[in-house]
Amino acid sequence: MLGFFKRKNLRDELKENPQQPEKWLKLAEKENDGEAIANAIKYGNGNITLEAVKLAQERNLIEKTLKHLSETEIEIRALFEGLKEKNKENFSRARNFFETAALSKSDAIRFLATLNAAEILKEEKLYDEALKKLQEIEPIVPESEKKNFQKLKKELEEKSGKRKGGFFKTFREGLKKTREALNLSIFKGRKIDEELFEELEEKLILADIGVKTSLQLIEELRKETKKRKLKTSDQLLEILKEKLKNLLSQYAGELNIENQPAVILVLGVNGVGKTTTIGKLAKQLKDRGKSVLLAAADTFRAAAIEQLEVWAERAGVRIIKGSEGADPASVVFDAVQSLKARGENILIVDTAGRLHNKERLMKEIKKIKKVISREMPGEPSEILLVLDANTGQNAISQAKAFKEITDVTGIVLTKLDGTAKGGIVVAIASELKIPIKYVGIGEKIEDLQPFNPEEFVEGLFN
Ligand SMILES: Nc1nc2c(ncn2[C@@H]2O[C@H](COP(=O)(O)OP(=O)(O)OP(=O)(O)O)[C@@H](O)[C@H]2O)c(=O)[nH]1
Ligand SMILES: [Mg+2]
Repeated sequence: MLGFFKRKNLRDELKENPQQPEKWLKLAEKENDGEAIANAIKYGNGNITLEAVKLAQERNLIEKTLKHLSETEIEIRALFEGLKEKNKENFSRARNFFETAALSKSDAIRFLATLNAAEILKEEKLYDEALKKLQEIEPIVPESEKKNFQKLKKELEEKSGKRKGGFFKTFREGLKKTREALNLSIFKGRKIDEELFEELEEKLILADIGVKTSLQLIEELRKETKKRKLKTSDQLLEILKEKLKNLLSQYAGELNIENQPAVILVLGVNGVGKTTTIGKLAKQLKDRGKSVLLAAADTFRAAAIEQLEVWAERAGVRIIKGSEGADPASVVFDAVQSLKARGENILIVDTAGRLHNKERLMKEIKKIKKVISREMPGEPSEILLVLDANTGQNAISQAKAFKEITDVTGIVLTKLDGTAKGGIVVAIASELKIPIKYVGIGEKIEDLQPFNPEEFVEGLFN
């Protein structure tokens, strides 16, 4: 009873004299009240703001608080809108809100908005950008937040390669999710029996190695077990490793650019990572002393051309572009002339990936190829198909569709870093029999690596 009167008194008191932020905070704590949080922020200073926002997060009061924030408190509202979207994993929306919130005059709001933006960038694996955000707020980190701030900073420095481990992500890191999903370590130190085979088979299928290939591998393992009289599962895992290495090394290949000038045509459906791959590849070839030219033959949308321009700048190479809606083949024609006139080594052609209009795509690709081979006999040296590892078995169907349209000389498998479906590499090799030339293990310019079967397989095992 006493408690009830006390609470009532506090509320009444605040009604009469609202400019008491500490008391609003107390009320919010006691009653999980969004309005009280809003008032604490409204009347309070930096530290109260910090505590109030934390409370709202801990108690799940973000949306309730938002209802009581007035329209004029633009930055505070933006902070809460951002937190709301972040909870729903609408990361790009959340980031926009945090940008608005970061314009606040209050250090506390600026700090919280920028810190949250950095956390999102971390989720999106944009570690360098996340670090930049942290640098912006380093001078205004509140005392109470210093420890957590340093911890996050250290983590980001490690992930971005600015600490230990060097600047390059290893294959092993890129395969982390797949390795964890496969979790082959649970098969260690067991006896070989039917149950083990069945479990292993299931694991392989789940990792997107493909049903056919998984069954085949298990069948071979059964045979080997009999033949070699294997006793322990550890021996069995070693044999699985060997089998995978043998299988993949048949379908690993280097980029064929011996005859220069060489043309590399890059194909693939929307969003698989064509443009990003081209940017990364251009940089690597340039680092190997080649002069590289990019052709923006994805003329379907203006943004695509701009995106390639950004990559050309990053890689420090030239680009030839047409206007939006121009005939892709005419852009390629111009690029070929320019390449020859300047005596450059390698032309890489970016294309639009509209597989849903297969007829049109086929025509477009044929026309581009014709222009290239007419102007430069024997080219293109490479027709690379880009596939997104996240799409799992769907990548196989895409590859089949493209094989019907044109010869594909090699595969680039992107986004291995973000997926547990890395086993798709094995399915691609065994079902498509097209060499895998590169894999993408991140969004940064150095995150494209020649496919190395040995390292890949080692990366799958704990
Ligand atoms: N994590 C990760 N992201 C990648 C990788 N490769 C590309 N991406 C991301 O995938 C998204 C799409 O990449 P784009 O290069 O624009 O794909 P695209 O095939 O050119 O797309 P369209 O031009 O729309 O057909 C971008 O956000 C890239 O940063 C990779 O290896 N790892
Ligand atoms: Mg593109």
